Amino acid sequence: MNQNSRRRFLTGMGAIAGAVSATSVNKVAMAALPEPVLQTRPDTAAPLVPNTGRAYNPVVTLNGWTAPWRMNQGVKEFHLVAEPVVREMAPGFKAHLWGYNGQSPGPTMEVVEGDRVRVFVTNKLPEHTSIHWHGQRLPNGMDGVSGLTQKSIQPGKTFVYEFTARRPGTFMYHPHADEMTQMAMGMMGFWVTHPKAKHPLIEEVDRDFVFLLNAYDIEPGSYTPKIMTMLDFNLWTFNSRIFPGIDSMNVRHGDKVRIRVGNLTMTNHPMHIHGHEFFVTGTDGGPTPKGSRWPEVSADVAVGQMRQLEFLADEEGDWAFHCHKSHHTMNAMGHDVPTMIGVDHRDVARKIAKLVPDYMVMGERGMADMGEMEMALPDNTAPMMTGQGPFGGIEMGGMFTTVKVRREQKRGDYSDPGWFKHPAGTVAYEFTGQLPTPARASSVTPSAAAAPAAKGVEVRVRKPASGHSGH
Ligand SMILES: [Cu+2]
Repeated sequence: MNQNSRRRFLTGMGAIAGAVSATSVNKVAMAALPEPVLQTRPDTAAPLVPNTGRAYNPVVTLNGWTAPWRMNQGVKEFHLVAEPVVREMAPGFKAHLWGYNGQSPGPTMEVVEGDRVRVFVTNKLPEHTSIHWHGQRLPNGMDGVSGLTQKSIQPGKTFVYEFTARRPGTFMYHPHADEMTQMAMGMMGFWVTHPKAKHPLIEEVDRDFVFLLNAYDIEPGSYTPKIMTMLDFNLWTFNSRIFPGIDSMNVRHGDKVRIRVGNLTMTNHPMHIHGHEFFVTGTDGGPTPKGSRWPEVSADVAVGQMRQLEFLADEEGDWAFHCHKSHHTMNAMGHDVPTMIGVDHRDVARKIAKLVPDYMVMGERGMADMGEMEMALPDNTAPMMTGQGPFGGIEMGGMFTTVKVRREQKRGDYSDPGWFKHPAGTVAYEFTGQLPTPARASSVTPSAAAAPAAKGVEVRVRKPASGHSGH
């Protein structure tokens, strides 16, 4: 759904709002349940500028969107539908997930501190569910823990959650019913509560990005995640997208930028930015005290945590932003690939090739060959490392994107500016002079006595022949 039709929904709903009494939710309001709005396109939707309630600078959900609401006698009403969805993880690769309103993750919920919020949750899954509002201050019975604070929502049923968004900050939502399955299938979403007035610890920013870290285990060629996987996931995603399917975060030079990252995977992710330093200005517990902030270029986001990273985008260019675990910037592949670096198996490969014509060896010179390898992929998957940049293969996958900082971008224009055009003389270049013979310091050579274990062991170091004739 585009901005226009969403806006039509909002105005249309405003007309109905007056007819429904906030105190009689069960009978009257249920009959006039807010129409659920679906979004199935995977691109980053324009921020949803509020046209009812208090004003704020809306967030940008990376490869996602924000849930529209209707005002009903001063209450913001949302309608989430838990349902099976098809999520395009990258062009050419679709996954059968569970999510909300047509997508995994579900839409970002965006409200203002002090707002009374009513969320209708309809369950169209084949099993019961519930929604837990991670980090919120709310009445215990609205906390969404199946069995503990409410009956679970059976298939076909609609439940109502209602509370006041008491604390400004960044939150998440996810089921608290058969969690292992439902979160492995992609059920989660973001929640932002904007401060109602200028807040001493919450800066106003020009660009405010949000996304969740999630992970899936989908065999190449298949569509549905393996839900029993505990740690050995093979797809590391931002909002259920993998690079190069993740949009860039486009900002203007001089913008104040906030990136809110929530982690609903089963391992931690050190989120890393290039070319800038950020401060962690908030967690899901709220804004951090100013005295506790220090500059970082990586911030670990542990399981179940949210981190707000803020920086001034004052360096032009295309800056990588990614998880620093190198296996998390790769896409699906078998896990049983042995390390072949330095192993000369040309002879073995030649013999096998006589029996298996398509046989190829991965990784003899490192894994970079994977980026350009023309191996046939199964029908529904993505290359392990891929993406073409202005200088060749980027050799990345998974949790990787870029922050594009531009001077020439017009105010309010945050469309993708394309690749950065580097000023002359500012790109690393090839040295073409004569390479000197390395000087070796004889005094540091260990004696045989100092390293007895090494006695008689000879290690042969293989170096590529110059000229890359082997390629
Ligand atoms: Cu990671």
